[in-house]
Amino acid sequence: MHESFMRRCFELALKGAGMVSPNPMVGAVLVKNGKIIAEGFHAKHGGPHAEAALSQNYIDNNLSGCDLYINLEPCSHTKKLTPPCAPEIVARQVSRVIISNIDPNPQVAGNGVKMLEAAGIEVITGVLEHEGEKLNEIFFHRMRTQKPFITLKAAATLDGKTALSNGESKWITSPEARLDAHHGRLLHDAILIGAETLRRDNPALTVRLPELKIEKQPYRLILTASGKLPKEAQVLTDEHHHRTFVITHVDTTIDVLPPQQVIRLSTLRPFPFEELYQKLAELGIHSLWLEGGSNLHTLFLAHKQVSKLQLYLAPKIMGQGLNLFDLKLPDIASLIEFQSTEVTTIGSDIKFTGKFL
Ligand code: AOF
Ligand code: ZN
Repeated sequence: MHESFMRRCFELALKGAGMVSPNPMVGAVLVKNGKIIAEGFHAKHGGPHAEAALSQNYIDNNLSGCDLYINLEPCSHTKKLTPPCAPEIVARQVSRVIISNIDPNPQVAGNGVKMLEAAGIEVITGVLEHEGEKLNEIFFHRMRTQKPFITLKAAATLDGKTALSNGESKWITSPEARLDAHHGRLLHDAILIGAETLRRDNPALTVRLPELKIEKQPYRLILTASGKLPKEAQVLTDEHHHRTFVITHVDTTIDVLPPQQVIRLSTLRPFPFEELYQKLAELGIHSLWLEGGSNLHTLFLAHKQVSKLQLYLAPKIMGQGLNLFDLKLPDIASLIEFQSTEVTTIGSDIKFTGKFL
């Protein structure tokens, strides 16, 4: 019972995907006599929180006898973009509040629950807690580590090849897997590729989901040492070109983009991850979706910068071709292992998700 209403909160929360970062995705439902009487979700960063979105549909002001389901603890802190939600819930005399996750934001971190309980409201926490954390893994990671969440996405054949030796790679995985990857793109603030991939594939790096009107595309980041980028590349010329940034060394000439779209790092070798993250945070980029090629992936993986590997494996064999990663490890004891893994099927492909967190 609690679980099915909480699942509805997750569904509603997801409607804010791509719009609420760096805030969490939050959904809320109000239940009376076992029936949902109002729904809400956090739709936009700086906009009303899920509970406040719901309140616009409140049938009356006194909600005694009602249960409020919400996937994140109501906020209690002030001096922010929106008013705190917990006092509002208290004022409306909601009978019970059912929560999935305690807010990891140190300014809340249990204070919202305390505020509700102090007012005599029954609070149940931890409903589908694991699913709730997974839904907001990017937010949880940032709150806990102050670091960006980095997903490495790759597609390969069963024998771990991403392309023929001549670079030809379209299309290894099924349309279903490619669609799933677009959902992944949507959840991240920026997509990062290497210049080699830009030259070879000329990708659009936009989120394209048939059922969704995408109001805000992720930023597109191109890492280049040489600065030689094809002027006609889609990411430099399409309607979202103002959301494309080039990452390079201070001295490299970039003539395809205005200076404000160039992120200049003090060095590229060794790669200054912290300096990059600092500059990205200033742009409001707190999560990265790495999408090729092998050099970029190897760089991030070898330096333990990846939070999650999302790998689509097509049931096909290529034999000779390009490897997923160009790592050279000294011995078996050095193999890279995950903290947790999940395997599902999608279309005809295998989806492997491995977390390093
Ligand atoms: C959200 N949406 O539905 C809930 C959030 O800057 P503000 O006012 O939007 O506050 C952001 C914080 O509020 C956020 O870090 C999280 O701790 C808390 N809860 N945030 O954006 C919501 N419930
Ligand atoms: Zn709130």
